[in-house]
Amino acid sequence: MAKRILTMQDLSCVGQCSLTVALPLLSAYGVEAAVLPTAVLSNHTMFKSWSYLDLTPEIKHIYQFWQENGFKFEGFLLGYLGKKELMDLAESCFDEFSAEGAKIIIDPAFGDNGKLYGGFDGEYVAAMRNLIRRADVILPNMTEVCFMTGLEYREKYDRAYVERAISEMKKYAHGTIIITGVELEGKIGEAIYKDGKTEYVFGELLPKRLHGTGDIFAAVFTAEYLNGASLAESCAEAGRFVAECIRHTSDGHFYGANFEDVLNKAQGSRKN
Ligand code: PXL
Repeated sequence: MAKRILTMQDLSCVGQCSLTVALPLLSAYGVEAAVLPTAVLSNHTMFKSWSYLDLTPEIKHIYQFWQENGFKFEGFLLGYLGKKELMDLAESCFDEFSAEGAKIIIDPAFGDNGKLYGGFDGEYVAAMRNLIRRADVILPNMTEVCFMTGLEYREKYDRAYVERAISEMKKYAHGTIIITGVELEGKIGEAIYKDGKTEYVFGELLPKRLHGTGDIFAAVFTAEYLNGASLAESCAEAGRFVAECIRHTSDGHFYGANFEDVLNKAQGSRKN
């Protein structure tokens, strides 16, 4: 039986990210996803303007019915939450709906390239820094590490800087720390910190940036990890898949990466 997990993130109607990425990928990688949509946006916030319907009141309502129905999940994947109040609700969900041994995976999803996404501030960052103490695995990028720890953001850095980022992050995270999108020595990959040891997984650094690749990474990583792959194997597969998506995307930076063709190709090769 496929593992049933709960993913909590927004539904952006245009621009592939969050739920529109997580749902197809979790399914394709063999995980059943229940959803808690945090907000409905006309499009994600990298476009010029956007509408935002906060679903917090409805989540409280949904929560009651889930309690009545006794639902339990074998894992949680949290991405873009949008509102500080949702962090408390997320914690209640962990307390109420965790099956035994459920894993909590949190992608802080509030910034990139040294900047916060639109609509976020220091208070949101502080609330996320508090929430990640509950995670078994966190998946911040370097921007998010810097905002959460106060480390100065750098475009170029070396291994010593990454090690410093990890030791700063350790003050707030009690589980595994995976810093994503680490660029070192002409490659891109992850720094994985667990039980006093750091290991690196690297792949090819492609000369193109696309929006939403962090969400693709988080979904594939989560499915692989919950299905029994090691942390390093899960990062390697998620990184390989992201790179493949970037290779298959010819335009449309803000529309996200073309994962559909990559999934379709994989499906085709299974059929033959
Ligand atoms: O991919 C991260 C993300 C998710 N959801 C929304 C966003 C962004 C990044 O900008 O705006 C609504």
